[in-house]
Amino acid sequence: MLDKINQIRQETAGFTPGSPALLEDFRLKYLSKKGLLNELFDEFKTIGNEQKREVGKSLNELKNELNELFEAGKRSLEGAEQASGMDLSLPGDPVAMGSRHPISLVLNEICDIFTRLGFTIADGPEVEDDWHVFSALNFPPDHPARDMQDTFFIEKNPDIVLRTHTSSVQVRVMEKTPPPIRMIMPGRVFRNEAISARSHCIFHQVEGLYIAPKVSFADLKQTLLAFAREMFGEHTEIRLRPSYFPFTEPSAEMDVSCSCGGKGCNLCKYTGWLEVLGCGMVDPNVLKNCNIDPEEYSGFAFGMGVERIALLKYQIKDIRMYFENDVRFLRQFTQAL
Ligand code: 2U9
Repeated sequence: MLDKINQIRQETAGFTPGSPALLEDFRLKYLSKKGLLNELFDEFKTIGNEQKREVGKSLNELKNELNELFEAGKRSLEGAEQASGMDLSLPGDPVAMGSRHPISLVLNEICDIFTRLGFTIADGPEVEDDWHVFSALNFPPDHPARDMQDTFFIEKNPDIVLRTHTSSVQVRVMEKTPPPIRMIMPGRVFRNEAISARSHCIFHQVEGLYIAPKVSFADLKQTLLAFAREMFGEHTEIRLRPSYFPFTEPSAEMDVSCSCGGKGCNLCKYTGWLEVLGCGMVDPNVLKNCNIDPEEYSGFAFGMGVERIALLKYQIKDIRMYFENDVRFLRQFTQAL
């Protein structure tokens, strides 16, 4: 028995608990009803009288030592708690649930809708070359977008630009992939514009492209109607107004009907319509530039600004709110993640 007592002495020598849980482990192992100390006291009853004196003394000493170790451990934990000014019995700080940024919410929703319509998602570089942003897309040499005022150029190399639209990704896909192509390109774009309530020099776009034999304007219209109804509600109507883009012919701007029905609403300025995107049939020149035979294939394309769609959907008054990181603004979007 003396061996066992010494063994416990050795394994507990210098015990200092690092946490309340370790102190409790110590108590359970040595000092509790079923602990090792009580086991030894039970065994003590069975030994011969000649040993009782020596073992009894040793056992009582061990008991005192273990109790002292436990009490000292307790004191040291309380001391640490007080020194750190912490009350470990208090419940922890709740971790606040975050929410997605409204731009991410709307971008994800747009991607979801087109994915359900059979479009896949493509990605590409934000720093681009002139060919993929302008030349392949039919921008004439004197187009205002090619001006320093409208696009961010790299001073040392005017061939390198920050993309002004995600169409550059579509050019890259078309150069590499034989049709049919049915893809959307979400991403961040950059324009050298003065920052105001309605425009920012960084914003997000989703552009889409469908190229296959015999794709027609009717396909474009039906696809965008389906999108508008998923995005803005099943009773939404669309209207297409003729427009101009260098890369599509014919081109159009699409409006969706305003939920006020044109009766009285500041959002649609009492017109009943909200402009949401641009679209058109891909210019045969652009197809040729991307190694696609315009005699064999045709296609439609569209592009929309995500900030603008989110502005309409959530009735946000100022585009600058998106980038200010004001939690009072961001907290309002805790719905569906
Ligand atoms: C290729 C060919 C054609 C993409 C298109 C628009 C019309 C359009 C604007 C909407 C608001 C940009 O964010 S915005 O300022 N976009 O109006 N985009 S058609 O047409 C393409 C793209 C790629 C190869």
